[in-house]
Amino acid sequence: MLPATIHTEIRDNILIVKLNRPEKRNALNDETVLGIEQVFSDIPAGIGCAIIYGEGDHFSAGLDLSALTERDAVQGLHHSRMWHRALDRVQFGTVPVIAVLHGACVGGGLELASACHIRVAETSTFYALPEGQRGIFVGGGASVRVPKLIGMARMTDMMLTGRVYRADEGERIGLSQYVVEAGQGLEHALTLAKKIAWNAGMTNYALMHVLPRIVDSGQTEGLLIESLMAAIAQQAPEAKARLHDFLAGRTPKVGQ
Ligand code: 1HE
Repeated sequence: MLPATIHTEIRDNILIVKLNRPEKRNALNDETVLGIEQVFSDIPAGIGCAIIYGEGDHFSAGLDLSALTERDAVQGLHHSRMWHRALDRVQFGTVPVIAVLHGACVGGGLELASACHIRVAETSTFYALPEGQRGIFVGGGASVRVPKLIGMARMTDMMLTGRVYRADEGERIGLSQYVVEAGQGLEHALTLAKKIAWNAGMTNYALMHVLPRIVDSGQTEGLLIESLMAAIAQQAPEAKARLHDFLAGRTPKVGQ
């Protein structure tokens, strides 16, 4: 059973996940992190895309700081590994995930958002990594995922100086792919989710599971993996049917 801090809903073939702890600004306690792991480990068959967003005025204030004071080093290590497991399920699950951001997207909230494949930020969004100011270090995967979005220098600056990026700045540096007006995030994400769910399954699989591995490889290995993936994708019956449809003029051209 899911904790009360997480709600799920299915609309057509899209899974919508809501962080539901607005009174604590969707701070992520252990039961919520385990709930995220559970949801993304067990996506029902037939779902083509997932969306995650936050109830209230903020996406997420990050790690629930109230529990942190009681942990020793060994417990801290396992706690961080629990976050890694849960967010790996988001990044490397069965369907692409869109995060809809608004208000605070900070600390562990940004770690969760950066495990998603697409980030849609409403104009109220602000990003920070206040771990530096709290006297701790990131533990939910930010040191691996955030530099891939914005580069190591910007992440270092965010943590050393407490720098906060606004929604428009965040899009410019790569924290989100989209910025939309207040209240429009979910609708925009649903439009994107329908497009994503329509893609061939093998294309989405390659983007979620193969592209990140290629990016982590050397050039020689990356190019070989790309060729192998291309060969597998193009021989799938669904790919052949789509190519025939295009050549017969039955599918829209680019931009239509
Ligand atoms: C919390 C948390 C939290 C709020 N853990 N309880 N993250 C941070 O350092 C961010 C800390 N939070 C904030 O800076 C602000 O709360 C916000 C800018 C996000 C929102 O401000 P505001 O004015 O809307 O809310 P508030 O009054 O500060 O908070 C409302 C309540 O939520 C209040 O509790 P209350 O019982 O007094 O009502 C806050 O204590 C509580 N709250 N944020 C616990 N984070 C895997 S490692 C990841 C490491 C990190 O994520 S470190 C960064 C943590």
